[in-house]
Amino acid sequence: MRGTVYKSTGSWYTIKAADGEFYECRIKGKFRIKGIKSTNPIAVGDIVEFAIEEGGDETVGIISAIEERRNYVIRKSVNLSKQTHIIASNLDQVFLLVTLNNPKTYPIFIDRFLATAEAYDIPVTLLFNKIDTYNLEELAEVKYLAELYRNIGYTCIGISAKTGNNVDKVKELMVDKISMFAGNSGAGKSTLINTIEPTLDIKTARISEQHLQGQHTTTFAEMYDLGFGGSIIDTPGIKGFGVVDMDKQEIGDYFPEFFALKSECKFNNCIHLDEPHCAVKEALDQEKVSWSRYKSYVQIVTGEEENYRTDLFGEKK
Ligand SMILES: Nc1nc2c(ncn2[C@@H]2O[C@H](COP(=O)(O)OP(=O)(O)OP(=O)(O)O)[C@@H](O)[C@H]2O)c(=O)[nH]1
Ligand SMILES: [Mg+2]
Ligand SMILES: [Zn+2]
Repeated sequence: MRGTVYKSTGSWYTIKAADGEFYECRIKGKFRIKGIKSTNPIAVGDIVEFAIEEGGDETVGIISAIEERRNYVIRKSVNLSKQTHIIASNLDQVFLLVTLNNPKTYPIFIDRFLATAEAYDIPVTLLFNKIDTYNLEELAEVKYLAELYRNIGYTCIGISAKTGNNVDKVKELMVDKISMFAGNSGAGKSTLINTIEPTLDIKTARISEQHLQGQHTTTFAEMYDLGFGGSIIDTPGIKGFGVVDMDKQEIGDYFPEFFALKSECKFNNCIHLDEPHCAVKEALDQEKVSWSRYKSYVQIVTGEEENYRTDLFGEKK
């Protein structure tokens, strides 16, 4: 049988077969995929072959093969730096939920995520969530950021998962597509899914008052079918987003506004750091390229991984 992975806990996989039925499946023995060193051999969104193993009281499926992935979203594994974790695969698009505070989303986090998605050719829409909680100053900041990313070519929508403000615009984009919600813990991914599909009752939790961070309520990625067509993958909040498998040379190609200028740089292998007559740096001086984007780029190219969490959206007084 052939089916799609809807949930994976590490040892069990919930698979929806072509007939619409769900099966609990396992992997037998070693199951490694060539070329990817990942902590999880099979991810939500994967299309797999499986067979029902008879015997015992329970029906258990055994996964025997996995179809080649169209794309995937990956992050560096938290504890094993060389290893990667595939969050989900075979996506039509990703929505990145951004919150200014409670929790704070750092620009480097957004930019790393966008670059990774560019590398795998997955369209990203930025959702600035919790607009019901912002004061005028914060709303101005959201507008500024939305404008910045819109100019680069990303669709940006200000929403409230809680009040439902602008959620219809998000739903429109999701019809008949496989989408994924990403973002920091507490950004409102699960809340937004509950608002979009009220028949679902996914667990959500208040952010901790002490740390103003999410509580990692969602612990496994899971796919849900939508009543209006399409499906959504809820994911656990991600802290860091390591850029995996990118040469210094190619990182600039995943910043679309840099890529557009590249042919005007003096050297065709310019990495926009200290080279003379660099079109990206000239654009930066003329404020045609944003400093926060350039800073993120430099951090990724120079591998200053440890700094990415201290880079804040303007500190509140
Ligand atoms: N005021 C307000 N609160 C929101 C909004 N969206 C989410 N929240 C609240 O933020 C908290 C965290 O929401 P969750 O949906 O659990 O966040 P999450 O992104 O799924 O978090 P993890 O599962 O930990 O990754 C909950 O208390 C929600 O009610 C919003 O638009 N406005
Ligand atoms: Mg959640
Ligand atoms: Zn250059």
